[in-house]
Amino acid sequence: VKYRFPEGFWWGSATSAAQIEGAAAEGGKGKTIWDHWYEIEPHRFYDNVGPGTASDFYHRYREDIRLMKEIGHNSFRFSISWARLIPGGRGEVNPEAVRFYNDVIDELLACGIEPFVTLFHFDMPLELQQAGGWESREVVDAYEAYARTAFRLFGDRVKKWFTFNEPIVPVEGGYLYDFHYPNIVDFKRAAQVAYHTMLAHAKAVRAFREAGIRGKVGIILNLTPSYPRSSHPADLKASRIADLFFNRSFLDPAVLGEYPRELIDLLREHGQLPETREGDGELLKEGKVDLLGINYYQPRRVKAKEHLPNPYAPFMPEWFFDPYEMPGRKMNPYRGWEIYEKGLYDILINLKENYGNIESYVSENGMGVQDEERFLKDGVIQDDYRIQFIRGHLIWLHRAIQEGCNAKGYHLWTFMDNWSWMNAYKNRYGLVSVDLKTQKRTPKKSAEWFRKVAQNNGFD
Ligand code: BGP
Repeated sequence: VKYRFPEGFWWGSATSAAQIEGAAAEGGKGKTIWDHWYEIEPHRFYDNVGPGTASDFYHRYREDIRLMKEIGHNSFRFSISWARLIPGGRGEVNPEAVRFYNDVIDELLACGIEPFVTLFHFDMPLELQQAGGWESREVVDAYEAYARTAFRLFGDRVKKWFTFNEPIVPVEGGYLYDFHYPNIVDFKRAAQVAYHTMLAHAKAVRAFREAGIRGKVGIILNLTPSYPRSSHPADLKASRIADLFFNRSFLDPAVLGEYPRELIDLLREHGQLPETREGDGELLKEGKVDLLGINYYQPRRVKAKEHLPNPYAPFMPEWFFDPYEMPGRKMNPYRGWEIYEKGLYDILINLKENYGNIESYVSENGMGVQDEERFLKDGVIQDDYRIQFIRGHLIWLHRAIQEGCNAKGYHLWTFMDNWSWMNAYKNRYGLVSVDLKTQKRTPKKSAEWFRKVAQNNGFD
């Protein structure tokens, strides 16, 4: 085996509740912002498909977990639906949800698969959104109570916990760029949401320590390494500021327990600092994680602004840089994302050099492709492009580990084709294809390849 990974490496895939479970109005589940948004604006969703049925994991989890085992998983990342466990977001716990997640966890463990659990993956309970969402301190407290409940119910068997998945995405989507509900575009409110999310995270970490769980707690961040067009000082500055906004705004508080000085100064200068309270600083320090999940899909390339921003236009991160399209870059045309495998290595080296070489693992990485039936041969989707994509990233991951980076696993996005936030089933990411009419699962060529990699703990 040419690329051999360390003993005990985690090989698995990642999912989230709203994207796989379906049964959106079953089993006592409360509504999330996604159920609601689909009700009021179904046309926003690709093919008018909402999260109602998704990939029906709620009913088919036993079959799915067995299939995970067959394709070599020793770990599986999924999220608990807050609105399923506590339908109104706060208050009563739903016994049907407790039964469901207990079953999922027990089935995984019985198959020798380690559960990696996320508490919040974009699916805000609707009632809490109506109470102000992450702009409200009450919601921060409701999240803490939810986290405590989950630790109490499942902490005896789940040892790997993540407070949030990509907390910056609901900020960008819901409060800056209009691609998540509640479709607000306002930097100051976005900053408040980002800040409260980190307070909620810190409260959950504190609750985790208090619960005395023998395991690790972390956060999952979508880290997008920021590359300047050139080494010209103006380009370097543009890239540094993009990095502050999109990576360090969450990475620094999560790993170092405080925000970068430069970011605070910049927001203060522009009157964009969120409201804070006494004691927040101490709380943030308590939120330092044991473990970091890295979601990596694409880098960010920027250049210095060509024109001065209009000082009367609303404040946006884009005041400080322009996007830069590197000539000859490799693209995933279906998602419009650049494919740059070395980015993963650069992320890990940065963690090693500047973040105490925190224990980390790849919690998402994957390739969404449209109309995959085109590649059907002998009943199996021949997704060689996916194999190539994964392999390319694994080679850089392997190299980072060789150079001393502290990465312990790789979770592909995703196990089976699933529902995505606005794109629904347009782009398919799974190792296993799902026929939406029958819900039939069929492993793709990549599933067999992945099985061998996991089994050999590496590849040639
Ligand atoms: C990440 C999310 C996932 C998943 C993935 C693929 O940002 O954590 O939930 O959706 O991206 O992106 P998409 O489904 O938008 O193509």
